Amino acid sequence: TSEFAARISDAELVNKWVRRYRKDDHKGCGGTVLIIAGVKGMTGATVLAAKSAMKSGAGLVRIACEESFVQLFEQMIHETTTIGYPTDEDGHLLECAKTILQNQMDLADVVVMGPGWGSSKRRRTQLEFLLQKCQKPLILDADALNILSDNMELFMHNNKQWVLTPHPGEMARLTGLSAEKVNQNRLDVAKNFAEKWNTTLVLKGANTIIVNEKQETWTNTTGNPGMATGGSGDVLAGIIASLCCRTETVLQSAVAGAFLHGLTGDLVADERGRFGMTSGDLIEYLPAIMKKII
Ligand code: NPW
Ligand code: AMP
Ligand code: MG
Repeated sequence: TSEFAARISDAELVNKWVRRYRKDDHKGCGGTVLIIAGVKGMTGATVLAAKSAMKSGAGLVRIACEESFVQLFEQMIHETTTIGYPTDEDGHLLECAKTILQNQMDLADVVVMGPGWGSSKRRRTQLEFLLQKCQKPLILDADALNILSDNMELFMHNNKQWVLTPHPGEMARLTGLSAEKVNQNRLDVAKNFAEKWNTTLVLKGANTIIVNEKQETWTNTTGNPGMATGGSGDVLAGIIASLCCRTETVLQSAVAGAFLHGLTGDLVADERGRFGMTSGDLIEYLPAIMKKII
């Protein structure tokens, strides 16, 4: 069956794909990850993604957010820089906000949108602008996917460097299928979507499927159900983003990211057990896994 059409990722392959440090590396060499985010109630998701990018080897992480969130992020995380952009009271981007965001996207090596995004009208309008203007590899997760589900025409801006990271619930929204149907036929659902929408897709859950628009398909066997906990997916988005700066293709960063994320969960399970595993634990153990594999 088509189950055999996917290759299984492994440590040797990931080791080969991910660029190590050179003696004279500076922070620019590790890559700049830009996370555009900021919504009341879910700033934690943004911080988890930012920390995960740092802990998996990014040189610089920036958070761009509406101005009212700058102070909050500056207090929550100290390793990143924060850039505020102004909006009118309906959340429409002012002209100078568009310039700020365009500059930041141009300066970055990769952009993340979704963790801690929200799905209000103002966030929808902002996402529309950003998807049109972003020329960089783009990791789309969580609410960015939910907004896309209602506006599939936004795919016409796909610069072919998009990585979508839905869990089966988000995949259900993207396809109009039920989450059960998605899980019954994970490989075909993922492949069909990647081909139809000309994108790289990471269908999360036990045995994550990674597939690109050329139907190059991988399955990931690391990870465990202890990882089914709030924020785990936000950590994955941060890891894939930082790896985008160290691999040749977004497909490699997605395959390597899923592998390392799962292996980190397996290490946490070994050391601390599956019960009570948190996304903070994953972040804490990431450097050990990077050391072991890369
Ligand atoms: P159920 O419940 O089993 O019927 P949502 P979310 C389904 C942010 N977060 N297999 C599930 O179905 C995120 O960034 C913020 C099958 C349910 O229908 C998002 O923006 C955090 N079904 C936002 O919260 C930490 C599955 O999907 C639906 C499935 C909402 O994200 C937490 C649930 O998904 C969180 O990351 C599976 N494997 N997995 C923070 N600290 O700020 C999921 N479903 O409604 O998209 O909710 O994933 O919690
Ligand atoms: P999210 O639902 O966005 O927080 O993402 C959850 C993350 O945990 C994804 O990377 C999943 O692949 C991973 N995960 C959740 N449940 C399992 C499981 N049973 N086995 C392996 N990985 C899992
Ligand atoms: Mg999620």
